[in-house]
Amino acid sequence: MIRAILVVMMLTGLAEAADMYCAEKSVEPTEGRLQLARRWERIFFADFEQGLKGWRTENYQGKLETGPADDGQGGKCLQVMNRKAKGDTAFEVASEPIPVRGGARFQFGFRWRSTLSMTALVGHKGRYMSQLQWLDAAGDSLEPTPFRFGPACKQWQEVRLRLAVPDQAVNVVIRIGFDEPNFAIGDLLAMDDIRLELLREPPVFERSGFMVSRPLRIENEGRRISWDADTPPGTAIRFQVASAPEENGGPGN
Ligand SMILES: [Ca+2]
Repeated sequence: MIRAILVVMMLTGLAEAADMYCAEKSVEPTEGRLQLARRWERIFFADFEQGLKGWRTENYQGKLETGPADDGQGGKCLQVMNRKAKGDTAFEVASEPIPVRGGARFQFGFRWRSTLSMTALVGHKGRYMSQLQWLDAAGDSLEPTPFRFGPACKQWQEVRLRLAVPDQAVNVVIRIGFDEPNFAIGDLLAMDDIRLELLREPPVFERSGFMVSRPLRIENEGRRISWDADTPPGTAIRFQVASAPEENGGPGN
């Protein structure tokens, strides 16, 4: 018995469900089809290699240390830490207003790790918030987009959020902060590579991409590959098939 793995390259418009493949690069499912991924325009990136320049910090009673620190992977990160203070802590670190395009699809993300469980964050009367604060042309606040972290973790985690910029928004402020939970002595939060990207308009697509299917059983009669594709001038699709004998229920060597 033989198993095969199909490798499909340079895709536009293949009618396959997203759960039919086990690896991909620069392709994305759209309306039940698979297409080359659209490109994003990076409008904000903070890696903290130059410290907290351009960020506004607020720190209730100065109990927390807020600054750049080594992230253990060769670079610097934003670190919020309590070395010796007891009781109520609260902080906020906020970016300057970042110009945005109303109605555009955006992608917001960052890396983080923390000794605190950060599944539920609470601010105080509009201060110490973790959210994207959208501002209209008059500088007034629109409905914000909150973001969440997760349980305490030693390893770096990724957060990524994809939504639409409110139609009336002309600026956004990235706000990171909370009143609760409190930092106990020794607690810390680290963040890095905070980024905001807008989907490019008019659409610009990746030049190439691929997907790898899950292993498919061939049985005795073999398999046929067929596809339904929309290939604009200058584009092409290529298939590769790798086959292997079955070994303990999976592909062998
Ligand atoms: Ca960094």
